[in-house]
Amino acid sequence: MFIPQEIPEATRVATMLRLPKTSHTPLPTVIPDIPRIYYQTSSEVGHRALWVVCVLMALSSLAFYVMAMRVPVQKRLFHIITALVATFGFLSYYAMATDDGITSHPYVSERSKHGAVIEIVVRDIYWARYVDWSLTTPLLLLELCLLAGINGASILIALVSDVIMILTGLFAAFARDEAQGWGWYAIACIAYLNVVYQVGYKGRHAISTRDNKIRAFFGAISLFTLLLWTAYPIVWGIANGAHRVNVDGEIIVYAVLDVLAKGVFGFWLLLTHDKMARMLPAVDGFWSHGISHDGSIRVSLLTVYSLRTTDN
Ligand code: RET
Repeated sequence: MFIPQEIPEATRVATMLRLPKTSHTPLPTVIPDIPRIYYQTSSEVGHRALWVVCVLMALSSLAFYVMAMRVPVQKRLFHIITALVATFGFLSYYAMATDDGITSHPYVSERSKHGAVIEIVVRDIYWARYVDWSLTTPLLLLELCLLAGINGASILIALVSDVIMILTGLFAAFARDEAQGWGWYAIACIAYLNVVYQVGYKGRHAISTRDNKIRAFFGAISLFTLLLWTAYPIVWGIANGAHRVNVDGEIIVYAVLDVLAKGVFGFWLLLTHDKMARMLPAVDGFWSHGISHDGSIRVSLLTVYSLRTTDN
């Protein structure tokens, strides 16, 4: 959409972009050739997609809490993490659907041969996504790490790398200069490769000593995760980086990915978990019983043991 701009608007956008001013005098600066300004926002289609996913996240989150209540507290770790992931998803989609988790950000889309700005595009950035991902992707990874039985040191590195990946992705989205944006993107991709190494490679190593069924399950769900998660930087590169997809397209693709990564992943994990509860971690101590009678907090390590009353 092209909206003819008043000079003050062009000046405001140019200032946001920190474009060089042409006047070196103490007089008010002017921009001699007013750049064209286009706005890229969502239409009704994108807006509706956000509401649909918001409702789906709310319903799955409720379903996950109900599933959590149906297992003994020692076995609820995966259920609670999964439910929290869906709750954060609901909150961020609610923020985006109500326009609160969005901001407009300008970028230079056309320059003359001499470097003068000819066209500026102001595109909506859905920053609530990054808040959501910075909380939910570490939780999702934690589930995979616990499933595989990866050691604490590798888990910490994987989770911190993951947060770095999302935050540098956020910096990339808000970069004023395209080259700088791709620089942040490259850092985020390196962090992602480290996540894949920690969880994929170390996970395969850790799981190799475990039962056949759980090995097959980890193989399948980690492959699903790898393929799905790899789609995010690809979509980001095409939509947010190269601006080759409009805002509606971006909303719809991320919506599908988020439903798969939170909803489908969650149901798959919890339904399978309940079938093989005997082989998965149970948490005792403070997690299950709170503070002891003598006032001490018992910190029980995650253990793999069988709860005879509930296992099948
Ligand atoms: C960004 C852009 C920068 C480069 C990389 C990215 C990776 C994002 C990923 C997101 C996963 C999100 C999930 C959400 C669940 O609801 C930040 C897009 C590597 C992997 C699983």
